[in-house]
Amino acid sequence: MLNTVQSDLFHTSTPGLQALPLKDAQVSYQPDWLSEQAASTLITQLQQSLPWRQDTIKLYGKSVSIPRLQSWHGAPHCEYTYSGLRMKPHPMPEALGELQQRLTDELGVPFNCVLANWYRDGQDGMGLHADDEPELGEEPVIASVSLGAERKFSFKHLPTGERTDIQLENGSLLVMAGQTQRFYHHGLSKTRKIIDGRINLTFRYISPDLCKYTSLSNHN
Ligand SMILES: O=C(O)CCC(=O)C(=O)O
Repeated sequence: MLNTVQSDLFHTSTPGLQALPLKDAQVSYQPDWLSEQAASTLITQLQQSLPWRQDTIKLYGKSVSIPRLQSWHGAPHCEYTYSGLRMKPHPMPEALGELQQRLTDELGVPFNCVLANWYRDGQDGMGLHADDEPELGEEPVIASVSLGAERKFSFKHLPTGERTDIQLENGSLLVMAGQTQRFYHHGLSKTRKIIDGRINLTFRYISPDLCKYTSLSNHN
């Protein structure tokens, strides 16, 4: 995989995965990748079984709790450091391994790790950022599965500042590929209106050859 542009492997033959009209980007979305029933069963199972951690990061010299719980899973080489925090991957649980295999079969990308984020309610979120760390390689393909409460997900086009918001539904799949991470930041805004929980799973591929650079950027 070293020197292979991930997006060259990516294909959207999956019926139901529709391209979104975002300039300079390759983003596609399928609202019902998992049935409502499967997504609801899975969120409960993951809430109960993953080794969730409340991490703190250093922001302007101060220790701050990030507004969500997280759990990192994948192949043993997929370690990462972000904001001074080094995370060793937990093994891939069966339920996540099945999703990973289905995504690999459908999208053509050999995903080998997943970041699980649990937003306990609308007061949890994620600031605007790009998934552009060197170990993700050129033009990374990020497959993002959403479970639970529907939340607003925002894209900010860096050259123009233009924002595009989409709703990520329970059981949906969002795929970001091509130049998306170069031209856009993305994030999940907080809202007082939502009290239900949501889990998001971002499947990624980290090359064993590139993992020495491992350092995810500051996601606050
Ligand atoms: O929760 C989401 O939909 C966003 C997650 C995300 O941006 C990330 O894991 O990098």
